[in-house]
Amino acid sequence: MNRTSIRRWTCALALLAALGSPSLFAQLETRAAHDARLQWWRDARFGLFIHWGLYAVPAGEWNGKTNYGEWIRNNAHIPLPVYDKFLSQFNPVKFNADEWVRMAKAAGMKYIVITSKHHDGFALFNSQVSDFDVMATPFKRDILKELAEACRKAGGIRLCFYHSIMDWHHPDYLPRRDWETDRPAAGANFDRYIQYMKAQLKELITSYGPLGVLWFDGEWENTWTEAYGRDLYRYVRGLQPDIIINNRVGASRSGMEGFSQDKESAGDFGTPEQTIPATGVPGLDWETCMTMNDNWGYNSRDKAFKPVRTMLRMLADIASKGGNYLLNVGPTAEGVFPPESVERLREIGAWMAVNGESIYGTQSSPFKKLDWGRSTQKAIEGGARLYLHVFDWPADGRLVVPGIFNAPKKAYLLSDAKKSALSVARQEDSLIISLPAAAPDANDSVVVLDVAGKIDVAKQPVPDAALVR
Ligand code: H79
Repeated sequence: MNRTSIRRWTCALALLAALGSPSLFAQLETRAAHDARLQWWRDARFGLFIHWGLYAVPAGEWNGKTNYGEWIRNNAHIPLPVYDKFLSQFNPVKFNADEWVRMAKAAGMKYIVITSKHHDGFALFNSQVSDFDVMATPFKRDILKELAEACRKAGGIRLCFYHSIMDWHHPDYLPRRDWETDRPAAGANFDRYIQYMKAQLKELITSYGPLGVLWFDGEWENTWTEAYGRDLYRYVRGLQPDIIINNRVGASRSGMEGFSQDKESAGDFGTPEQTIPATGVPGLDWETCMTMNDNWGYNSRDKAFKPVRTMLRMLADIASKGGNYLLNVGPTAEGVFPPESVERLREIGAWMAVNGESIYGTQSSPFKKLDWGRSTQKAIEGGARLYLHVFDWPADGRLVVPGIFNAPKKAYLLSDAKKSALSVARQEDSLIISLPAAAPDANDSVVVLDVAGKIDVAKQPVPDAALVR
């Protein structure tokens, strides 16, 4: 081959790689296979995060300080033998897997991600390779097995596990906490720790699966590398080929914004934590995880619960940017959701029962900005259906949909079972929808606008480059 043809071949290969690449971790599958694997998760848009473990016993309180959560062992510097005593106090007799699954489904959530193991190393399941598990507590019931069965029975909801790479308990995990003076690192073997972690993951995938997602975390310490992440990603996919894995499996996450620094990094989706990106990122999947109050794990004093309005608007905001919302509950040591969470899940569910169609299976907004709220969209026969999420109901009854050149076909309120037509008029490059005086929903009223043809709006959303770096 001469130099030109080599260059031509290289170009062709690069083009093929780009076309066939599923953005993250290209080699393993075609774009079509990647899309098929992620389809249910992209359609779901809304999931329940559950942080539950031994830290529910102290409930956020240690030595007179009350601002702890699932990090209590690290933040309060609790020595291992002292923390281990929580084992004998973990007896969540009110735990009812069917009831948890029922509440998640009633809230409109399509998947549950629960901590099989958090940073403290405690396994919420019956692990053959660890004594630091639920079988070492008076409860002696395999919580994850019960949840797996409850999800299977209920249907329409997928069970997923959060599994921490960082482990403050296993003797082979490194590094030690810098305040830990009583646990010498001598003799610790990180490769042996990886074998242990893989053994637990195999238990989880083969005995509780098929799972929806494996959600890794605690990947940021200097012992973990992108190479380990790629190996772990392949290992997990090898055990269940259609499983979805977050980007914290690798070592490329950039801070709390949660996107990987490189599109070849291991992992299927980005993980913004407690934050919603300014815009979506075309071609990148992501999920914002967020607490309802200020802690992931149960804290009996933490009453800083977000209003339902805030969470519903966040859900619409996230969907309008093409992301998922993973909303957290921290159950008590008795095994129940805090009443404030129960109430909020119920109210979110009431909205979803009416408006879920505007969230599930939708695509991101075609508009750059909407002064009164957000939008999502879906393809329909011969055109597009826009879901206009109206946060601020116009006082003059005129909803301005700016910069849209498609012909309107029909508009109606999603809450109106009769789908009575709202009148739509064109005014220059805007469509004006005439609305009733009162908003059907004080938090987010959804107006459906069907238009003809391929969506044609004035300004395409511009991705914020800073988010992908
Ligand atoms: O499980 C919940 C929390 O316990 C856990 N993630 C959620 C889902 C969590 N762990 N740590 N944090 C949240 C905050 C930690 C932030 C930091 Fe870093 C770790 C700052 C520096 C290292 C990760 C890497 C974020 C920025 C760089």
